[in-house]
Amino acid sequence: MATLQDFKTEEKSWWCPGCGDFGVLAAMQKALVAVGAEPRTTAIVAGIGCSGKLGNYINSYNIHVTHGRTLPAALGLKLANRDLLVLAAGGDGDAYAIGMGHFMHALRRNVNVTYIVMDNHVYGLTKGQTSPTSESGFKTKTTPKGSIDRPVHPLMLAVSAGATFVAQGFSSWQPQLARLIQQGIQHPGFALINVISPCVTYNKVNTYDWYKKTLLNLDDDPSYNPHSRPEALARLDATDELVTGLIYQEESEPYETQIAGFRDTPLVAQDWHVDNATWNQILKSFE
Ligand SMILES: Cc1ncc(C[n+]2csc(CCOP(=O)(O)OP(=O)(O)O)c2C)c(N)n1
Ligand code: SF4
Repeated sequence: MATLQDFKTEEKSWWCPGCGDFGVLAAMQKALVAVGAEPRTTAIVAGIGCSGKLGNYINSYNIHVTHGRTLPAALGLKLANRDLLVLAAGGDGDAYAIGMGHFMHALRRNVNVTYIVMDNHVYGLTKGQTSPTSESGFKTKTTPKGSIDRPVHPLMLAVSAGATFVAQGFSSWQPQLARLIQQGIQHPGFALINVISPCVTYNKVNTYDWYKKTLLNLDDDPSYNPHSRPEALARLDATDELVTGLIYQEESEPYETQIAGFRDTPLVAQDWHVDNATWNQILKSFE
């Protein structure tokens, strides 16, 4: 059985002290241990952004893909090797701006991948521009007079686009976040976990204190039913998505087990090996 230590790497952290991404990393490692995962059968596909550095800090297979292309790579990986536990991770820019087209289709396709979006309402890596989840009026170097755009609402989008698992966590609320990631991994289908992960350097509006005052925890409301799509949409609308907890989950069968002929047979043989000559031939065919 792998331990927390097994999922750590020696890589020195690149993040600013206090960045919310530290909490997301810790919760992911706890969730991996809780589900009994092993580093050699776990893969993280991470996007470009401060958040995308996360793959370097989890001992597992790791693909650091181009900006916005986390989901096609993660879904392809899972379809090619269903024995892998595949997690995708990236920022709100990666997911809901350049990656939005992939996001919508991943939701309705329902491949068994857990997608963790580290949402700080700003572009961190490129030094603080407005992102799709920035609030109207948010001032940055790209919007010095305040953003005119209305923000994207990723949770309502996900629930209405056919998602089978949608949750939101807060990087400071570790036990809940680790549990939500664990539930997402155990969900047989595509799981979106949007994580409020404050950027202490470029977002001085949506701070830890601000979230602690405004976030409502669905765990404190026993009357909430996370298995009703209309109820989820109504709650998200009423709270402006400022909630944490399991928002929506339905029974699901993942895409990959529904592919005719592949229900019981992995797509890739266990000892898949390509010799150098064949590999060079494949590369040459792209010239
Ligand atoms: C195709 C492409 N377009 C733009 C960029 C520049 N770029 C890199 S990261 C980024 C946004 C980062 O914001 P987010 O995804 O929210 O992640 P964060 O850094 O906040 O974690 C942008 C626009 C890029 N690397 N590649
Ligand atoms: S710039 Fe913001 S998102 Fe990036 S590491 Fe620093 S605090 Fe985190």
